[in-house]
Amino acid sequence: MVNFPSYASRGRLSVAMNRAFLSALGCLALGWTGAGRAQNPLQPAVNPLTPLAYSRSQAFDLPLTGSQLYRPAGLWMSFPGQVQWGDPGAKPDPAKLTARIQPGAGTPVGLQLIRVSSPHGIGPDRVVWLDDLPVAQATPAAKERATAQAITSPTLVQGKVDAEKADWFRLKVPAPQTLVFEVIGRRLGSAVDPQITLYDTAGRELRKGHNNDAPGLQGDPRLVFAFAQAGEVLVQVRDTAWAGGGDFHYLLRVADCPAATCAYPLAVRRGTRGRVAFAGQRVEGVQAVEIDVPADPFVDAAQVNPRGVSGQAGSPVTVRLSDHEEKVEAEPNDTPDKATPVSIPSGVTGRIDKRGDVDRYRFKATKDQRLILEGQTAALGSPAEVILTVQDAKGAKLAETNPAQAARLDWKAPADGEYLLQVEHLHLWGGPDEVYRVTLTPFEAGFTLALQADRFEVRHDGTVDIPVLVNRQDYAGPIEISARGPAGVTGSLTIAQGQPAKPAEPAGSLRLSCPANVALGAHGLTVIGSADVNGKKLARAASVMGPIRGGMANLAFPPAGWESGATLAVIERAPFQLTARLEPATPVAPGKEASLVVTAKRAPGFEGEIALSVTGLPANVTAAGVAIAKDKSEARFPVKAAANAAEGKAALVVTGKGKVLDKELAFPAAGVELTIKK
Ligand SMILES: [Ca+2]
Ligand SMILES: [Ca+2]
Repeated sequence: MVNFPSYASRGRLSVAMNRAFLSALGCLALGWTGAGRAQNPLQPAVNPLTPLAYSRSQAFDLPLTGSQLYRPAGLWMSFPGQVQWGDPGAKPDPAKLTARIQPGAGTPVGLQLIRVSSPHGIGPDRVVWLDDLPVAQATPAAKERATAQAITSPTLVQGKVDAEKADWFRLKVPAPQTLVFEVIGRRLGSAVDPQITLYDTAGRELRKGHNNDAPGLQGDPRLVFAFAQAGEVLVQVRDTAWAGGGDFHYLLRVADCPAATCAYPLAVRRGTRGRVAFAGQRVEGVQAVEIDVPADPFVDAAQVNPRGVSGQAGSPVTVRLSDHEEKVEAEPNDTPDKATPVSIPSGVTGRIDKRGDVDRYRFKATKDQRLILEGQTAALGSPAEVILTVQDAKGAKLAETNPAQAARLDWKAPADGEYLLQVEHLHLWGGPDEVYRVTLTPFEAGFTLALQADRFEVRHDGTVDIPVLVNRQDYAGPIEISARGPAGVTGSLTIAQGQPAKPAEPAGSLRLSCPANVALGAHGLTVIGSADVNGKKLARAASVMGPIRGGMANLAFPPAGWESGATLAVIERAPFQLTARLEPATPVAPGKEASLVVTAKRAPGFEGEIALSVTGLPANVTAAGVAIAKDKSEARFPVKAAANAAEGKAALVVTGKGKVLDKELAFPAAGVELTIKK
């Protein structure tokens, strides 16, 4: 029997709020440094983490491998914790780094994000899984059934599926017991579509010993298996289509723990002490967890772990944070006279616990009151699909959701009075997992914001432009955009009335400026929009779920707590800053020439040559390429207007290129106006 450390927080969870975030590939694909800017060639590259599972309570060394890791400047993490970098005195190795991480108290079991920054750039988003279970790595022996790798419960095994191969583990079950086998694959953002199968040692598949898609796990499998006697079993993990390769990572979790599908209720109110129980399998006897729900309006969700009678924690479920009352259904509520009363605005969590269950809620509305009635399931881990019906007080149907679309009704009350909201299962199913939340809120004009990237870089004494996407709902007025990030970094943007003109395009870019006294490193960043909408102050954090999904092989529902966190990496100042001017500044006549004088202000330590080029020259005007020589600070370009150069104005842009750490970095000077005049 393995003894587990006891946690002071047992039965009471401090919520490790995910204040930030990630994604890798998605950002690159979207040109995340902003339109018109080249990607920073000095960005660190970080390989997917191996190992990727660690203790959530004890300090651990996290090895990072990749390239351009030169020196660490910061590590942004979606969980609270302390970071130290290994061997500060050692010679920097651009291919590897080690961070020593002590997770903060209350860090839940589950998926977290990290992002490392150097003084020159920020690396991709990477996921880690933090847990209580002992962690093991799959060995080459696991690749053949005959040599299946021995494991003992509880365990968390990290492996990688090869094409046309399965991984095999041999598990000794010392006594009759029930174990939960879970594979975390798709939910890591991995390419694998995993399945799990149990066999006896003679190679026969065990009855009820297979799963490839468990409720609410986004394609990942989970198997609750009762062993009637002691013995030995083979555990097979493979891709459902026998695919495999470099990014087919998975975690196999085996424990005597709950197999919760979702939280119950699915939401708790901000700024309160909430109490959350669990729905799913093996949740009998599992204590509800108390949460001090943060009041922060920009924290969207929390992760909560169920802990079984054995003391072993199950994988986490998501709890949404809300701004209004949250209730749970009171059965029986199948008939109009037994309907559970709810107020507007509020949310209510219920369950279609058996086939044919009908849940009714009674609410009051006034004539012409416009209400949004919305069902939430998949985003909160529930497999349920629900159909909503609005009825009059006697149960006659007034409106219902379209089964082919999201369960959302935009409904106007025909008269003052009492109404019923009825929830049924779309497929007439029922069961312990079939949980839903419905919200009943007055329609409100407003807006939502999103970013095309979740990580940005800004140089000391430099700026970064962050394009902001806006989705308006019956509100056309201005929106003030600001950022919550490291102290000293400032900037604001007013999105004008009616912008964006084309809905899919950014409504503007938030330009943030960074003075030289802000610490280098990876800082949390939340972009916030506020507006006065019909006399009510509205503030919304910009979502970064789009780029996060992009970096996780388009996983539909990354942990909901990652919704609004971006990261701003503060990096070293530009190696040089250019200014350009024309001499003489007066108009140049056709057939004559002027000099473009380019001056470089060099950052300490940068002495190299700066190659110059100029763009924006009008027809029949030429400029010879020159460079600012090593150690020099000025160069002069002749700009020649041929005799046939047309009269007019042009904006010339001088770009300088210099080498830093063997990579070429380019920086433009502000544009110079050239006038051609006879
Ligand atoms: Ca019910
Ligand atoms: Ca019912």
